[in-house]
Amino acid sequence: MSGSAPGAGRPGGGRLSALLEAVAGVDEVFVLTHDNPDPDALASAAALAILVRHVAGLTVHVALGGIVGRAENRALIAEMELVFERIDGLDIPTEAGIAMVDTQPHAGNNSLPAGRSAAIVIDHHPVRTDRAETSFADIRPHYGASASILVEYLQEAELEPGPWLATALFYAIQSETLDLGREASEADVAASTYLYPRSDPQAISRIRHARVPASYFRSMHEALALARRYGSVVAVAMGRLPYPDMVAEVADIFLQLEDATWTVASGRYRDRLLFSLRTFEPGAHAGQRIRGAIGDRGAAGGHGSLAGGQLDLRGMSDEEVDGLQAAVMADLLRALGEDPDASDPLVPDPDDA
Ligand SMILES: [Mn+2]
Repeated sequence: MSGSAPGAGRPGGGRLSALLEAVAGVDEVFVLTHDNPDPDALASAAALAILVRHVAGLTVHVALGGIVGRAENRALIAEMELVFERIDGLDIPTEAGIAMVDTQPHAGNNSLPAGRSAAIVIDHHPVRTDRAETSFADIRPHYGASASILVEYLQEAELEPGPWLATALFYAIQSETLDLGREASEADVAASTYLYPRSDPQAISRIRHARVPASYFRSMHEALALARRYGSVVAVAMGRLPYPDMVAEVADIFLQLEDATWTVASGRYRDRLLFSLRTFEPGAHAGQRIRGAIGDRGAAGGHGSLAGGQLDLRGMSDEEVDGLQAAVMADLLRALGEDPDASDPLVPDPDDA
């Protein structure tokens, strides 16, 4: 499964020196990830920060864009002994180096300041970067998690992760791959096996079983009431969300339905319309399908079996937003081979029985 990228799965492949070369001559590095970061983004950013700080001796900042909403992700941050800064209002000096993890320039899901390029890019999404733009790019789309790539760098640097970092990286890989069941490569399994004995199992439990606010249940109630089945697709168009990654959370939950092949969840957070697409089918091209459905109305991307998209709603009325959401959802259902006009409620209203 691994092995198509040069040096992949091969600690000691000499990539570490190339990475460090990319930030030679700067005294400060800003690590950026995608907006509304998930565990893989958070843990990978932390690992890269620790690596550059300890091996190159540089000052490193980790900057976050968007919202960390999901209770598990907030619990993960609480376990991490690292300061995360807000990217808005952060002035990144022109002489500082920028490193990006779990995202890339031009991916449309990050807050890389306009006109700036990245010195380092480490990601496992399909290549979106013109390699000439960055000093160092290590993009391995066949890996289930960016965290697994970072583990190989820590190993090459002989930098043993302490319990909080091992916990974060381990949880990141499990969460991103549904416990190694979705798009996990041999490298993800090897990284997990390396990390677990170094992690804090009780911290993993505190993250995985994080308590949730009442707004979580209100959104789940709405999602259950609005979810519809289109053949083997479960789709739900929700209204306003308590936090952006609620769409991913809802899509993951509906994917448990025994005969569902795809799930789609959509909703609005502030001036963004968000879509999340999930499947268990290997090689299903989720990223390509959502990019095709959204087209130039917004930005989208992802892997074979999970993908997301977002559209800018600024200047639109609520009616226009509803119309746009329905239109994109219909295009997405067609891209999945289903008729957008033929559906049944997932949970029929008991009053209609
Ligand atoms: Mn990731």
